[in-house]
Amino acid sequence: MLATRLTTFISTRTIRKTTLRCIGSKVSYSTGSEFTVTDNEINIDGKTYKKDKWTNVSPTTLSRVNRKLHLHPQHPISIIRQLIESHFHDFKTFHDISPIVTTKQNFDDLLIAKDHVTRNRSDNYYLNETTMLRAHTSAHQLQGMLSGANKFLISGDVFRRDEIDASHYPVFHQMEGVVYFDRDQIKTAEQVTKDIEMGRLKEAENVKVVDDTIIKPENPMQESHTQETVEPIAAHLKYSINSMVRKLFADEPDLEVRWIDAYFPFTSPSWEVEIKYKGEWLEVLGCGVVRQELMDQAGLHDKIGHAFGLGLERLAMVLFGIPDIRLFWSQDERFIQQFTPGQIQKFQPFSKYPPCIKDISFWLPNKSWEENDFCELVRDVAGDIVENVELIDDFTHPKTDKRSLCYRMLYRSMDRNVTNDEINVIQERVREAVEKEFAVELR
Ligand code: FA5
Ligand code: MG
Repeated sequence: MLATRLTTFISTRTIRKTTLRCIGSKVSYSTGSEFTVTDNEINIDGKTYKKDKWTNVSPTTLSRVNRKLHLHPQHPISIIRQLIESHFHDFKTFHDISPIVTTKQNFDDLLIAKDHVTRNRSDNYYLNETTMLRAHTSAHQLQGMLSGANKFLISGDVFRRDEIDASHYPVFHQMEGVVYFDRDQIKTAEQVTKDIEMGRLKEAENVKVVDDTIIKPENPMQESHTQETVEPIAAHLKYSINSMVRKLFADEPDLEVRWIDAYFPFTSPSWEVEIKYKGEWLEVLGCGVVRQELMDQAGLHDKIGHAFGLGLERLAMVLFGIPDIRLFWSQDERFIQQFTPGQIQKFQPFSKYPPCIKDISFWLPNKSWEENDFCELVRDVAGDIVENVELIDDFTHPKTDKRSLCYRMLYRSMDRNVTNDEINVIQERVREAVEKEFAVELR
């Protein structure tokens, strides 16, 4: 279905890397990878990938590969990356690893089962059956461990087919952190205790951290670990994250942070950290004690480690007060010119242009439905002008048993007024594409 879409909507297209694009007088963004898509192959920066039935990456997404916002010194994503790197100042840093990875790196190395749902085509961007755009920076955990560093940070762009709203975007940036100790060393817990005591001294009053998670059967320690090794490593992890949050948010009045239990195939126990933003809990990172089987793959049999994966956009949204995740990709100089390397400053919204709202309703050919595929199609056809897609009605006819859905699309430009006529043309294209792609009956 998606392979058809690639040929139907995008046909063959070449995007050439030109010189750096200039914004204002000083600002420039990398234009990203150079790529070509033909019926049988995808070529990215001179490397060819044979298409197969797994291929579902679109030129819209490929055009975002290697744009390196996290390396642009004036960009909020890069400012946060640097602040975190300077907090963890003795960590080895990797920030230029290619986002094109093998499925082995993205899944198998991380002990993600062959039939695990996170491998679904509807959630990922595959170049083919064995190659994909990384869905998380965890894809490089093993590589980092094999580098010999016992503390390291990996940052980069990651890609997921996801819902569309103010805090979800199909390309975003993550930073991975991994630390490991000799099991014997952690057993004494001396270093950890010292660190934690220092951390307590520095505790900022403005940041309230609520953590009532405990190691329990539903979120257990691993069989090969002991209480004496897991408790200090978990304490070190929590201390590392909390002290980083406290440092980053030192000037934020009344920040609420909470720890909750989570599950990842590559850590146990596992947690997520959320920050209250505009009255809602926003998830900013996942973390846990690294599965020993993963450490064993790197020959680290006598070590115990923890890892975390941060969403850099999510942190930047709160710190810089950036209300919409699309703004990070804005080429409008009124965005980027507001920021100074090394500094956190509140974003001054340039006038918010009015939205244009359109609904689309249709009968499904059968009852199954992949919302991510729909969102992806909408984004491919409409581009960044679509701010939000929301299901507003899901109805099954009592007699015919046919299912009808209605989605509300909010269109808005970040930098200009859109006209109703212009949006009608886009909406018509979306309607045609949805009808053709999903064999729905438009209402
Ligand atoms: C992961 O990606 C794990 N690899 C994190 C991890 C690393 C766990 C190491 C354990 C050890 P998750 O899918 O929850 O987990 O994503 C991590 C963070 O990325 C989220 O907390 C969120 O801040 C950010 N994130 C996830 N999806 C999006 C998105 N579509 N747009 C922006 N940020 C996102
Ligand atoms: Mg999560």
